[in-house]
Amino acid sequence: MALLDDLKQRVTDGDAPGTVALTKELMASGVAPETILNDGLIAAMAHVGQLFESGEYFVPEMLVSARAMKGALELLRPALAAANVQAIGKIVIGTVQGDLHDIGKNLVAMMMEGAGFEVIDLGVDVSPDKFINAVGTHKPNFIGMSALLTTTMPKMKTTIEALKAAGLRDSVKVMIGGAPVTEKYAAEIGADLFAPDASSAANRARQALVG
Ligand code: B1M
Repeated sequence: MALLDDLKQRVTDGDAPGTVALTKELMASGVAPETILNDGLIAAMAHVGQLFESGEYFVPEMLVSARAMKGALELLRPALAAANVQAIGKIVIGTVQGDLHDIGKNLVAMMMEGAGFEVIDLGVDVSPDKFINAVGTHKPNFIGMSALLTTTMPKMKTTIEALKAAGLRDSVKVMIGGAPVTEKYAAEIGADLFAPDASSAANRARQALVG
């Protein structure tokens, strides 16, 4: 459909007003909210992820696309809820205790939303206890932890230990990331998944869930 192709292009271009206007138009013309979400917004964010991975897009381009997507998602959310459209999974995400960096974490959260996940964002400086409580309350498929400081990375391990102590470790997959974090570190501390960037974070979470 031409309007859906247009919508994908607007998101890819990071044109937030255009994305919102087209989403309104599609909704008014009776296109199902699920179609707008899956064939418009999510398809566009998958394309943006590919452009990032191929080196054509960088963080700023990905951010403006994600913001455009978010604006449309706000409009769609009530219609999606009314149509009982289920998210593909749920992730509780936050920057670990002692760490205030949130630009990368926010980008990961937005790409996750773009991939169809429900995201519960706990913000920054999130203590192990707060992660544990959120797992109890929201029963997510994933916990996502971000750290930008070498001094706060160990809180990822502390949180995993706390999950074990609370008997919740087997109920969630743990994904970690952030500039100083590596695949090796993830293996060392017993995390399930590592992602080097927001696009692969969304891809790896989706793969871990649907195979
Ligand atoms: Co900070 N800072 N900072 N800082 N800061 C760094 C991280 C640093 C490398 C700068 C440097 O010295 N070269 C350095 C850390 C050194 C170290 O630990 N070895 C540093 C320092 C030292 C500090 C302070 C201690 C400075 C001070 O006060 N003396 C202080 C600490 C405050 C605290 O947290 N307690 C501090 C403060 C700040 C600001 C508040 C000023 C600001 C943060 C603003 C904010 O986030 N709202 C800031 C910034 C902006 C940076 C740099 C310049 C940029 C970080 C960023 O946003 N990058 C940073 C230098 C750098 O990284 N080059 C630096 C862009 C972002 C898109 O990338 O966050 O890596 P990134 O996220 C990527 C991937 O890592 C991945 O996907 C993202 C998108 O592709 N990813 C995940 C991230 N989380 C993930 C989670 C996943 C999966 C993937 O799964 C869940």
